[in-house]
Amino acid sequence: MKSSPAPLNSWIDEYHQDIRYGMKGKILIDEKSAFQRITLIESKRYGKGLLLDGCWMTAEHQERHYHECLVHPAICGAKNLDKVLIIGGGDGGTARECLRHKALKHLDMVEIDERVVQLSQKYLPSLGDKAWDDPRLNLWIQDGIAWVKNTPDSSYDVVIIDGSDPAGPSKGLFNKTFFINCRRILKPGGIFATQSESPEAFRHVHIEIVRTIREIFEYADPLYGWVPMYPSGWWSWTFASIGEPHYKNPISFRVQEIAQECDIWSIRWQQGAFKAMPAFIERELNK
Ligand code: SPD
Repeated sequence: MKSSPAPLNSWIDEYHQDIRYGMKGKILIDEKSAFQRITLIESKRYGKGLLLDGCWMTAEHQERHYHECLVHPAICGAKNLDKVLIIGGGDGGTARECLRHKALKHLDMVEIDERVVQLSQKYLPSLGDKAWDDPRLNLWIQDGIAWVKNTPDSSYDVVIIDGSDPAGPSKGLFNKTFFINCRRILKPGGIFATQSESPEAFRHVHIEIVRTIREIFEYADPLYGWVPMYPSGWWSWTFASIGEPHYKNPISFRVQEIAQECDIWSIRWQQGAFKAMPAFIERELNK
C-alpha cells in the first residue's frame, strides 16, 4: 500500500514573549548539529524554509526581502569591491546577492556550522544558486568571530554579518569588541553591514545594536523594511562607514547591474528605508 505524503497542514511557529509567528507546513528535517538545532520545513505559502534554534531564518519565496536589503546598500556604496567578507550566511542567499556584482573579485564566507551549508544546498538550492560554484567564493567552515579577530587591519572593502539572532553561536556577533574588529579590518571607503533585528519584536536589542555601532563608526544608520516571516515582520539592517556615509551613495553602474532583477531593493526604496526610522527609536537613540 502506498503511504500518502504528510500534509502541509501543521503550524510551525517561532515563539517569542507570549506571541507566536508561524506558517502552515510540514517538517522535513529536525536535527541537532554541533552548534544548534536545525529545522527544514516545507510551507504552503513560502516554499521550503529554515529555522535555527526554533527561529525563522529564511524561506525560498521570501528570502529576497532580507538578502537584497542586507547586501545592496553595502555593495553598491563601497569604494572598491576587491575583497568582501560575509560572516554567517550559510544558506547562501547573501553570497548570491553579493556575486551578482561583477566588480566583486574575491568573497570570503565564514560559516561556523557546516550542516547549515549542507542542508541549505540540498533543500534550499535556489538560495545559493550559482554562488556555490562561483570561483570568487571561498567558503570557510570556521568561527567568524575568531576570523575577524585574526584578520589584519584594512583587509576588506565590505564586511557583512549575516548571523542568526543574538543568542547561541551568534551571540558574539553583536558586541562592542566584535564591531571594533569589524571596523579595524575595513579598508578606506569600506562599508560594514549587519542584520539588526526588529524595532518591534526585539526593540531593546535593536536599539542597543545601533547604539553600539554608532559608538564605533563615524557614520551608522539603520534601514527599515519587512521580512513578513520574522517576528512582527518589521525588520532592520544597519550600515556603517568611516569618513562619510558611503552606504547612502550607491554607485550608479553597480545599481544598473542589479536593479532590474531585484524584488525589493532599489535606490528609491533604499532612500525611503533609511528615512523610515520610527519616532520612538529616534528618541531612544538621541538620549
Ligand atoms: N530572526 C531572524 C534573524 C535572521 C538573520 N539571518 C537570516 C539568515 C538568512 N541568510
